[in-house]
Amino acid sequence: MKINSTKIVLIALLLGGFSGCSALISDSMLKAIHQEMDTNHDGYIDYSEYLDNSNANMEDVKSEAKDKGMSVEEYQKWDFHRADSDGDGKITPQELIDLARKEL
Ligand SMILES: [Ca+2]
Ligand SMILES: [Ca+2]
Repeated sequence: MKINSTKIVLIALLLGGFSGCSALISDSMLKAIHQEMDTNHDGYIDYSEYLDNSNANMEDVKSEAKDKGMSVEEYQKWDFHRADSDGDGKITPQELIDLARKEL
């Protein structure tokens, strides 16, 4: 069986929400991350898609939330909204790239 290592890297980056999206990640990698999270393939990550990913990595999310002194729910809202820079409730690939560049 062939192991899809790209997918493993992407999943590792997504642990704990968008915190893995740093300036060290290339635009094409960020677009691939976006595609992974956009499970209905409409071109946007909405909050329910974000939560699906976040809830699947609850242990990491809990430790990220704890580091920031937030509840898990607060952390998830904060993490989503900091990426959704125009506040329309959907995250475009460009918004994810902008977030990663801001984290520098
Ligand atoms: Ca979507
Ligand atoms: Ca948006």
